[in-house]
Amino acid sequence: MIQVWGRRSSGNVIKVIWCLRELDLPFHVWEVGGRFGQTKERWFLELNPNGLVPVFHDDDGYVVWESNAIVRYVAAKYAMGTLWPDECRARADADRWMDWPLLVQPHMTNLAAGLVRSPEQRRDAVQLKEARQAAVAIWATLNEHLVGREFVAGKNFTMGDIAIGHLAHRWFNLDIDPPEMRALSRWYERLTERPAFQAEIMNACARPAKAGPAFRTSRVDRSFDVPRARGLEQSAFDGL
Ligand SMILES: N[C@@H](CCC(=O)N[C@@H](CS)C(=O)NCC(=O)O)C(=O)O
Repeated sequence: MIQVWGRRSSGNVIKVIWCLRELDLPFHVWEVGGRFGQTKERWFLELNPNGLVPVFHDDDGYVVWESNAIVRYVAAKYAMGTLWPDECRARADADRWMDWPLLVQPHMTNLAAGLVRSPEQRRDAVQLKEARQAAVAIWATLNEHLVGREFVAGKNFTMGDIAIGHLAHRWFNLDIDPPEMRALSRWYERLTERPAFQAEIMNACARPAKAGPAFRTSRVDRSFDVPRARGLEQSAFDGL
């Protein structure tokens, strides 16, 4: 069976899990890293010498690390023609958005550090304002791109959407009063209609409406409501 090492509170891990869930592949998640530790132990460093999550272990033992490389590998192996468009330009249209989140991530991290991790009295208003402005400008680029498109690569959902979707979920759930970006909102709404996005991104990254069990493995039944309201847990922002 496919195995993934990594804590679900990491955006890099959760996008891999979302990808596997989209494809309905059986998999098992071992939560390591962060408060679960173990990533500096010898057995883990043999899997990934960088000591970072996620690590992907295919059912025949082949190992991949680096989250986008994992998503590309999974898409190429299991979703040729869908998540991995088989025509080279259609594929480049999806692929070019996969590293785009690196632009917005530092500002999202600053926003999360200020709004989610810091108590109100210890927030740096100037830093928050600057982070918000910078993030708005970058999200606006994606918004423009999405005008007239259903997904980042056009009509079809691809690996490009998987690379960005979890960050969009955080963007729309941070308490920052984001300016209206209609194409971006409509795309995000489309993602929220996907059962795999609901099961993995919305459940892992939002406060459960009812108490749920700890997310230890992919086989745990996580049958609580999917909240649409704002209110991300601190853990949803651990190590963006
Ligand atoms: N570029 C790498 C980044 C990997 C990374 O920095 N992972 C973080 C979590 S997002 C990590 O392992 N942090 C240490 C930990 O969780 O213990 C990727 O996309 O996979």
